Amino acid sequence: MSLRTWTLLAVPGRAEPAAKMRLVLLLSALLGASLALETFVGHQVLRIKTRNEEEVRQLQLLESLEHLELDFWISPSAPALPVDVRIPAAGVRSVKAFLESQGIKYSVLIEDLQDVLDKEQQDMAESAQRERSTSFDFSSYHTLDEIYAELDHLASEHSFVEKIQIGESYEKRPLYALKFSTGGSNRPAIWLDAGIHSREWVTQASALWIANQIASGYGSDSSITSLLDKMDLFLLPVANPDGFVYTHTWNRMWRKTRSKNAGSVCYGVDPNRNWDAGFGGPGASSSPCSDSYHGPSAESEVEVKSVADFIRNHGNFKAFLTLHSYSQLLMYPYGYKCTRPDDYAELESLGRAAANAIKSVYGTTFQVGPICSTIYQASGGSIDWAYDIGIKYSFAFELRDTGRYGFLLPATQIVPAATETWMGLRKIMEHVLKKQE
Ligand code: INF
Ligand code: ZN
Repeated sequence: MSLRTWTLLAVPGRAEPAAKMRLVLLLSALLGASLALETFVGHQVLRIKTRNEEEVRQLQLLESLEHLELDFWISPSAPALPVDVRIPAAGVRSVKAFLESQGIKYSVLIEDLQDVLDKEQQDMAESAQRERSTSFDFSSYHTLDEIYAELDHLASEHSFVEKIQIGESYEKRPLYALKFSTGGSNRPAIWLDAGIHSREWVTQASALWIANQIASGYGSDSSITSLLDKMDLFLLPVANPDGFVYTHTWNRMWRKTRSKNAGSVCYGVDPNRNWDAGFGGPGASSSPCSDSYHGPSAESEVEVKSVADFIRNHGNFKAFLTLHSYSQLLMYPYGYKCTRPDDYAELESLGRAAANAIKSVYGTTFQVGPICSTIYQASGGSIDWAYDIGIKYSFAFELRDTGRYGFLLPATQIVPAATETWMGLRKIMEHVLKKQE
């Protein structure tokens, strides 16, 4: 039973909503504190603007000092790119003093992270109260159980939608995907996953909205209909269920899997460093305590191996699309090296067309380019692996926002983010379909 459920049950039904909410928050804080729940009171998120390579190097040194427990939401890579970092309360003054002593410019994105988390929990609790009577609320964040129940609902509502299990996580949770197929056998297929990094909550939520959009659009939306008349689509909304449950119960900032690392007190491997693509190369850490730890070997994480096996066994995937957040980027290979892919020209122009489609909805701008030059060198990433096994149309989306809320994007932005992202995905899918004909 999740912490949230426990506190909801512990509150007398007759109290009026506001008092109920205060009691829920008080109880969850007390319960959490007693169970060593990670709280973030006084934690601040800074945005650091580096002006030259020297300042980047100084931040990279800071990032290597694990005892500071700095959580780089965007790692230092190039002077032009912002660096976002969460600093535990105890370190805020000293880190700011260091930056000021070096003349490094910074601003405060989030004054007290726990305040934002409390608001997120409150929104979820209120939505859970409402949800009991109505259908699935795509405008709020959900637990793994609620998401899996919605997959069952979508499969029961649409004959061409099937819930399949492609494996199970380290902690033995099922990896459920939706298969959209109107017929044929082993048709050319498109892959879409979300939530490989568990704290990127807008991605799992957007994947659900997109699943519903596709399911309800077949037969009425010409683009979806022509796509599903010729191709299959597989959608994995929670690629890292153990990490996702952990963000709901113990540590909202968790990114990795929850596997035990032999010989270390630190858990988890970065599943976006664990693929067999430049594995263990630059842009991944060999330290189990690092948030970009590549793991003991490629595909050591069962969540990664399950997807890789599924795609290898299927053998007819034409596109591999993965949702991350945040920064509003649309990237294609490579991350493990900084040389251009053979299909650079086509991927660049398709990426730009997709970014324009995204922008047409609310004006949200996505930057397009290869991973390495757009953000930083990162080895062992999923789209590099997909591209190198021959899936030409491999893209990674970084959804909203650009740092105002970061991973804590308010639930009110879920549907807008999903809507604009879907327009970009659809543009790519239409291109992939055309190339099949
Ligand atoms: N993205 C970065 C990461 O460190 C960059 C990235 C994206 C690398 C896609 C490779 C592929 O994995 C995120 N975003 O973590 O959430
Ligand atoms: Zn990510």
